[in-house]
Amino acid sequence: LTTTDWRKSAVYQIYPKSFYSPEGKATGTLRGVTAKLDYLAKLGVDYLWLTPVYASPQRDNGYDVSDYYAIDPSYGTMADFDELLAEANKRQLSVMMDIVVNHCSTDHDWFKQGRHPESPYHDYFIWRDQPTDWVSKFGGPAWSFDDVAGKYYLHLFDETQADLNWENPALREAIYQMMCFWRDKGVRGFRLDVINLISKDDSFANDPTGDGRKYYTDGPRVHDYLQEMNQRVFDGHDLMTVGEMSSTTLEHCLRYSNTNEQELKMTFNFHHLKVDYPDGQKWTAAPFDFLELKRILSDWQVGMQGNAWNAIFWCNHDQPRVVSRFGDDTVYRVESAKMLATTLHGLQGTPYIYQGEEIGTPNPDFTDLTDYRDVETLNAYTEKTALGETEADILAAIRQKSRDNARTPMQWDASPHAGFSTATPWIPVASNHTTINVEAALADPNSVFYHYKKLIQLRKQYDVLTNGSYRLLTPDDLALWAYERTNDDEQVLVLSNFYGTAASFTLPNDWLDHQVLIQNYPDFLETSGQVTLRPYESIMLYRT
Ligand code: TEU
Repeated sequence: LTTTDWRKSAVYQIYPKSFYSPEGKATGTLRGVTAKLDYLAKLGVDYLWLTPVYASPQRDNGYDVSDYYAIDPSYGTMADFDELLAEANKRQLSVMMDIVVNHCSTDHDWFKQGRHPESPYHDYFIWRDQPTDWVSKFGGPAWSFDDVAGKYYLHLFDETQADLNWENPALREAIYQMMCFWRDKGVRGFRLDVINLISKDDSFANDPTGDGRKYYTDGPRVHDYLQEMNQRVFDGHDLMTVGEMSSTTLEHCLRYSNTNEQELKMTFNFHHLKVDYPDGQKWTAAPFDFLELKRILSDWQVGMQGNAWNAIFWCNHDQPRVVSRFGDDTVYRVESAKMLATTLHGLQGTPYIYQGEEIGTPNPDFTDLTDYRDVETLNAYTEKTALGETEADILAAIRQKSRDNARTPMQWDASPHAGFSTATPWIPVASNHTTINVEAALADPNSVFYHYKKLIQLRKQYDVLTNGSYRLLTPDDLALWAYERTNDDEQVLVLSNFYGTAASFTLPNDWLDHQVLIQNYPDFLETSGQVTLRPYESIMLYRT
């Protein structure tokens, strides 16, 4: 299998539970992914990131693993997985597995045995006689009392997701062996779930002014552990490795993905996806701060360039649909979806495309709490109700922010259940699937799909999109994001209007001569350097 230079690759994220079930199940399957490989090959992506398909009680949709060596029966069998690997490789597609090792399910044998203090697995977890005041990221305390152990155990997420004790070399060795198992089967990449949380400060002090994250985020030994993982699992193998870094810093990411590759190839950070969190509060409906969005992404472009590598993304299975969040999911849905795609794919880094993003899928129009499935969302509803917030305010926040916005079944066609399955899906299909679906997108040469396809191809063709330095031209413009990418031989200029009213821009003199690489309107309104950008208009210019 020949792989493109990983810096020119594009990654497609699949949430298998919501992707496709040819068997007619309520949830998606591995055979469903295999059945759609030709579609993914047509898009032109290089890697397929599968969110967890391991054995799991599905409390957190698979991010609560009960057996790292088994495929959950709901997704199929290990033979189905091996077939997916083989069929993907035939199409020059590499599979990237999601590795969830900050915690495991309390249904895992390690925990079932480890609850007993005399068990060798007891030390795989973090036990205390007294809990700290840390808060779980899914609400409530981060410790739960286990009556078998007679102690509290740490869980930064749900109480069924017990944090693993990375201080224990036996645990670390068990994790590396598991990763080598998947690597040796032919997996060619790993996405590491909240991997910057695995090292906890020894103090386990209370955090009266915070939620405790300062005691485990980018913790004291996290770089030692990642360097050890690199030596034990990655070294000598051509693997795409990306770390999901919760609440991290630029300084740490410069180390996590530094070019001498002692740790990971690249990192996700989420600062740009909190610009609609007023006072840092996720569960409050609010418009996004465009100036902050532009500033944060630009700071990370400049901060990382030349020394480390960004994973660049708008969406994933935890985030609302970007066209609803930062674009327009009504009149200008197609234009704004294309604008967002061009803006992102012109940046330095490896682009990640979340299933359905490539056809401009908006949030579902859920109106009732019974439409939602996500544990984080349902916990937020309970918590906010107890705090006395009105039903209307809570539902408005959930409609805008819930992770379920991205978890509705992939919209393949206009048929019932959107062609996802013949069974009623585990979560309602979005009503907009009748017009927004893959079948319609493939039939329309001007669809968002072909815009993504072209952007993926442009990044392989033009080195400046890989190695060009980044310069922001419009830091203070309230609607326009203009930036340049420059290397020794060529330059790209991206102009994006993020709003529904016209924006104007004066082309710098050295841009009067240019080529258009991609645009989302049929023409380009420019007269002697004066440019008018129509609603959500975006264009990528090129010159040598
Ligand atoms: O998410 C990490 C995380 O911090 C999530 O809480 C996410 O950032 C947040 O919901 C956004 O508001 C990873 C996985 O992507 C997520 O699906 C899991 O639930 C979580 O870890 C625990 O494994």
